[in-house]
Amino acid sequence: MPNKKAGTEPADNEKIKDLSINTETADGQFMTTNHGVRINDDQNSLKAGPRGATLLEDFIFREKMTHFDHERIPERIVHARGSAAHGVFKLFKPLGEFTKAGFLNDTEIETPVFVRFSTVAGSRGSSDLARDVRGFAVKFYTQEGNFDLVGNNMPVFFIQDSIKFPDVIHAVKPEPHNEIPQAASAHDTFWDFVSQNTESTHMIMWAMSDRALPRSFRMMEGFGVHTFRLVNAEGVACFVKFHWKPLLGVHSVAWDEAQNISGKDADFHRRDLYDAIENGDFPEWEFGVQIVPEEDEHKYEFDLLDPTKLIPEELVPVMRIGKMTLNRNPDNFFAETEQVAFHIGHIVPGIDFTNDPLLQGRLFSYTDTQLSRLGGPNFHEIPINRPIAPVHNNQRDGIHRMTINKGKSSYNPNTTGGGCPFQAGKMDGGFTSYAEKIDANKIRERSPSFFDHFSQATLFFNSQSDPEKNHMVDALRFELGKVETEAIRLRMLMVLNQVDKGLAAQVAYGLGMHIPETPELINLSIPADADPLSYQPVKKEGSLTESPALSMANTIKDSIRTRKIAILAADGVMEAELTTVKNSLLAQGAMVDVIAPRLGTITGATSTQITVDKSLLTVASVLYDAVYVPGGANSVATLEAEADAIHFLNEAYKHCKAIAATGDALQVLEATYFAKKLPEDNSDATVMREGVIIGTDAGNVAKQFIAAIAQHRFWEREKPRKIPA
Ligand code: HDE
Repeated sequence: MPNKKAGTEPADNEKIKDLSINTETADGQFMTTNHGVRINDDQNSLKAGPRGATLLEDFIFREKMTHFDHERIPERIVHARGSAAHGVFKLFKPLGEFTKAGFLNDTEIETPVFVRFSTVAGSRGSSDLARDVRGFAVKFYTQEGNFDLVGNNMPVFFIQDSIKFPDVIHAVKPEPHNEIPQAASAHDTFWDFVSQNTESTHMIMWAMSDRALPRSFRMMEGFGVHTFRLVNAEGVACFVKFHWKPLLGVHSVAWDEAQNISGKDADFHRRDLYDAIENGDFPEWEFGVQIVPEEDEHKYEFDLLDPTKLIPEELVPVMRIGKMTLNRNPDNFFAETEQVAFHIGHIVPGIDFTNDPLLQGRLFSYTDTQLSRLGGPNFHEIPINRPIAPVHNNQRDGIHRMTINKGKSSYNPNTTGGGCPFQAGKMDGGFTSYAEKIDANKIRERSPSFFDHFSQATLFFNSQSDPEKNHMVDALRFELGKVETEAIRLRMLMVLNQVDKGLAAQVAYGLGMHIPETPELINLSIPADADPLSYQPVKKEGSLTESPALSMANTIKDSIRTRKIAILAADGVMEAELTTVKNSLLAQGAMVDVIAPRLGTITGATSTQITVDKSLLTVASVLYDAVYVPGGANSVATLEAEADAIHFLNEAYKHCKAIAATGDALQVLEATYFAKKLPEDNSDATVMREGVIIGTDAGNVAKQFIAAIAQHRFWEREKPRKIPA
């Protein structure tokens, strides 16, 4: 089935629909058993008399219960907690110079995609807001077969060789003797591993940064991590790194906020994605590539095959070539989000692998894990996994086989089936592996070009803004503060000391420890007999001390679209102020909730009835991006005396969010902890200081409030003006 052309309805993987039943429109259908027998009563089991024992004969009961007993399948060994959406990918810049992949050449095609976001360490039911890497897995249903880009929201990884994956995952998962802690790296075993595996250091910098606490899946970057290959129609190859750039910018929440959200709404990211799509605010990312010609393979001071290294965008710019839009929520979580099977080995002609040893091991693991998770070798037949490209081969049978292959030939070569299916020659789009020249000895060794474990960790740290650096210090103090074994903390301080002495000193201070004397360079995960000089980075031309692209402070901050804004109000609120600000926010695409002490409606100062969206009891400031309090004597008096309202404002201030008040609502702000930090000027003019906006003209306040929300957070007030909340 061809991909749909642009301008028609967004294309689906239509085969997904083959087996679907819409329970909402299946009007008039009788309930049946799985074998089609109509059921007359599924609420009472068959008994020997109304008060008698249940009869084994009750096939209706047994079928219902047996199915229920087997409803769960094993959760993913990693990335168990996930949320997904359907969408489309549209190319705007053909890439024919570098690849022959059809979907990267034809700007007319809309390629359907299915994207699953996830955390890594937690179980299926764990909180979305864990400090963790986020999975960013995209399945492109291209005309030439499925291409899965199984990436993360961080561009590097903890290990260089996939044989270490079970170790790093065992270390980060809950400790095996007591299954504690859930979805958290802040425990002994993780830091024990990391502190002896210095190749993790760069990734640790990312994991301790705000990137590990996204505000939304819609506001995360995505990375293919490994260096892949592109191959053009002439067979010429180049190296490539894949990127996703969110059009809403890259934004995060504060750690204290993340922990609170985990309690208030553990589904925060899942809900955010679902709601945005239901509201028609379709999340969008541009797809980017960094291209490195083959001849430049050894140009950089890091090895392109080393997955603990990124290519700074200042050295090789990201070329944006297309856009992905997520426009449809799954109909059924299990059938789609749970049963989707990604695989880094799902590639199409024009894309190929490199010898990155992390990538190579993944090629084995993904099929292997689906065999036990999805129960057999036919998981490609599950609707969500089916390609839109036709499938013809001689693979047969096995558990859960759906296809009914007709005819007697299931082998190649055959004449009984007319020789079908034929192998596709190069001209027919048959996949041919890139003919890389290999001449080597079989060895279990790491290339010395992988031995520099610290330069890019330092580059990342140096590239952060001051608030981002402060957050990293706090994150490390938190995580290592939870580590019970002192020797592990000490070892980590030695590692951090090699990244940045100031960072290590600040972390040490928070832990009440001293950094041990160490040699200039220690590298605990290279072979003991390696030449120390071999892991000193060879400085090359163009080497950077900072990469501005790595700081979220430099992200896009031009829109409040889909931001969630709280308006705190009670009976007696000034409707004109509330409506002016609310309408201005809505006009900019924000989502606004009127929050009052109780649900139902409130009566405004001029007797208008205003619908309350949420009661103070059911929400919290951590679920919103900003808060506004309109004036009105009675409303102000109620809120001033309402502890939950004051807590709401204090927390919003503590988490550096934009806060606005009009007219006499200043009084409510005065009941907060941050009152004394407010601007003194209480004239008619609208005053904005560090994201707090106060004024009498609601129109002016709205304008400044919108500008402030677009800034996301006012981190600069965090340290000097810390308040309890
Ligand atoms: Fe995965 N990874 N991984 N991984 N990974 C899985 O596959 C694995 C790695 C990533 O939403 C598993 O179907 C090995 C890097 C995502 O369904 C498993 C290694 C990156 C997802 C597996 C890695 C990823 C997975 C578990 C080291 C970023 C979720 C369930 C060589 C580039 C996909 C499954 C989804 C899932 C193995 C490293 C991304 C066990 C052995 C690096 C986004 O097969």
